[in-house]
Amino acid sequence: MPRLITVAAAQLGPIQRADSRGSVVARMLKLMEDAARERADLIVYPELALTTFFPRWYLEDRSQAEPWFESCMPGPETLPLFERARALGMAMSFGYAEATPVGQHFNSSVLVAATGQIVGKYRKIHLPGHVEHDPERTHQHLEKRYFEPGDLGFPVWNCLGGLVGMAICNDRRWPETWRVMGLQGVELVVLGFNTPSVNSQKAGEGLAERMFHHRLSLQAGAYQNATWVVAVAKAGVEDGHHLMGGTMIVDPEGRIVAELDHEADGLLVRTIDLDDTRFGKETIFDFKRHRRIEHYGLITKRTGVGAPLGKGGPEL
Ligand code: CDT
Repeated sequence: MPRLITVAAAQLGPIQRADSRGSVVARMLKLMEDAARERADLIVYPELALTTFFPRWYLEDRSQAEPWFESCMPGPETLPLFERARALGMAMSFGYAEATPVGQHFNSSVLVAATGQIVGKYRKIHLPGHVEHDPERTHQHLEKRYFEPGDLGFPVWNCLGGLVGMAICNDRRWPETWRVMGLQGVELVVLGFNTPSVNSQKAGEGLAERMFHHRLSLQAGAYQNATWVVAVAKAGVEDGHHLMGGTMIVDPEGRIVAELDHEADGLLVRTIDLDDTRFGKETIFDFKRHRRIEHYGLITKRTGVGAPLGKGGPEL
């Protein structure tokens, strides 16, 4: 018996700094209605879906960033998303800036069941960028200024009859992200992103190379862990800064099965079979049979590059 679910990747076009939360939620609701017409079981929105990608703005006084954060979820402005999704019987996931009651700040995402209950929360672990204004860069990427690294790990939840995990943007470039979820049997990873189309520290790295690394990361993560991936962009020009598109669905063999070709609000809807993950999980990536953890110690013992293990060994 196949385990079919219909997923809707809900790409958002640009959100300007001056745009209100209400106007963004209205756009998200419109996409949700469109997804319902296509009988989606799950809608996935991007990272920091409710605001512009504000880590590009340096604010000397960090507290001035507070209006970009949500202090409760759902809050008054996001409640309509929860209510409409529940009425439509649709699960959803979206990213947002989270402020906790004890003053912590995270780049987070939620997984909301079709009942409207939050079943999972993820807090971005691999924060890219820097803390202080860097005049050497063509643009700022201040995630390390505004957020703390996530403290919830990479859990996987039972949802929609399968095992669903979340990751956020830069997390996709790190094999550890995928493998920790892979070791929980993940069958679908949902992932939002805001990726500038140029490298702020390398003028020659533009859209083509950025897209190459994006696809490479998603396809490798999907294949090596035999999981579906739904990756959703916030795209287009935000206050003069270009974010690439590249919203796509990748199958457990690592193949891109669908991809949006524009940078505006739009949907990519596909019916996927979670049982397509079984072949990979039972054969080449049957972790229990094939992994050799006695040789992987460095991965959790060392953060940065250190001395080579073979240093001073016999010359062969
Ligand atoms: N949002 C986010 O994580 N963006 C990063 C940009 C990397 S360059 C600092 C990404 O991995 O796409």
